[in-house]
Amino acid sequence: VVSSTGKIQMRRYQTSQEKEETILEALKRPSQRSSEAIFGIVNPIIKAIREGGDKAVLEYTHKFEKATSLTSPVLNAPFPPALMQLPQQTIDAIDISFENIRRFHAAQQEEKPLVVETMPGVICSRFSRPIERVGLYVPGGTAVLPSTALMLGVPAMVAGCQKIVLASPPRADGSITPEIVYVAHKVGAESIVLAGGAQAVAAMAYGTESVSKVDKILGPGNQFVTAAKMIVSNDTSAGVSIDMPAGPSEVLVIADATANPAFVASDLLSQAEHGADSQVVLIAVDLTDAQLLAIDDELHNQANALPRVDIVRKAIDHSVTLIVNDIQEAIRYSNAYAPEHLILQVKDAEAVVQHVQNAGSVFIGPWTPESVGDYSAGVNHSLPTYGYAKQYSGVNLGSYVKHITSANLTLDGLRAVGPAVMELARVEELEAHRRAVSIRLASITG
Ligand code: HSO
Ligand code: ZN
Repeated sequence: VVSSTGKIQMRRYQTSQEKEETILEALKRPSQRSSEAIFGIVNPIIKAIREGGDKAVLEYTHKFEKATSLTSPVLNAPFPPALMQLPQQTIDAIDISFENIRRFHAAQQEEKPLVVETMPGVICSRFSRPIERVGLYVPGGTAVLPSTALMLGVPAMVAGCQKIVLASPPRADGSITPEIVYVAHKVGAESIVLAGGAQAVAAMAYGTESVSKVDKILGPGNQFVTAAKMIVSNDTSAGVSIDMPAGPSEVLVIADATANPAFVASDLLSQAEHGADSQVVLIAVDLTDAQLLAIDDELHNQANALPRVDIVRKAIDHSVTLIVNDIQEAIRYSNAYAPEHLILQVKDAEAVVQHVQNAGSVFIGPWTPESVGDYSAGVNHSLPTYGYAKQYSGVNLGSYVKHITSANLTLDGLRAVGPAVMELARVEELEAHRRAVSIRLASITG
């Protein structure tokens, strides 16, 4: 709330003074534009791309991105070195981040198929295969996000996806930021679709003359992108799946008296600067008024020094501080909120983690700002928002593979399990099912 003195400050609730419902209401995400309105805009775009192909994609790109010089919606690999000219320090930073993300996601690989003999002679297995063609959406908007290209592209590469298609809105001159081209090159992308929004999603879902059709679309985006992903994944004729529904970025920080107020404020602000619709939550555990004031002052002062202070101001406007009595209460509210990012700046932060039930990614202790996870630590930053951490995982190696199971029975195995199959088939009155077993057993008993 911007008070009369212009102080950048979050709304504040003392949980002991309020009803539980009031607190839960205060923790509600800012409401988004109704899906019906969004779907009404997105459906015709999808239809236009399906019918018009490349030409339609280009029209939208000319209109929305103002990239009127663009004559093809796709940049194919190998990408010209001239399009990835970067200062050495940027290359180094991308390379370090790439390697950490690669290592963490490579470790998620299943070493060997799972094999279980459920009964003697009844062997069940499960093995994984990469999804063959993936489309990775890298948003444009108010910031360029090569880090998102890394977070989506590196696990796709590690999983062994055969075709990696990146999509990102071009700049007004028709070009793509060289950082994204460099990442696309490093992960072995087949092509970059120079388009954004619902049109990019539709192009990858159905394919056009020059855009490759993919099997799964991943990546964050605004409400139009999210709606497009939902629509195409519900269309059986597209045959495409998506990672998860996405909403605005968010962070929840739990801080106690051991926390450094400047660190706490810096973490809240690093998430608040993402967008006017971002939400940040501070849960203060048993802090004195002086300690709370110290965080408030840091927040205000640091915010005013930021280039994106105007965005921050709006985000802080719908953000909240809860003052709670103990860490148990803090964790209870945090689990109810299910934050995309959870930062623990409390005593014995590591021990608190075992009580975390719902969160996209957790940042533990004073030396772990969330931004290390956004860029370089190795954990993924494409995470469930808007409370979806209750049922979704963030992007991980598993997002790029699917599992196949197999059953392999010996004759003894069929003898062992066959009677159960036949009985259940009888109950379901599916006689052909029953006979598929009995015909085999009869073949050897004569
Ligand atoms: N915190 C964002 C990811 C990001 N941060 C990209 C900086 N660049 C959503 O998790
Ligand atoms: Zn971030």
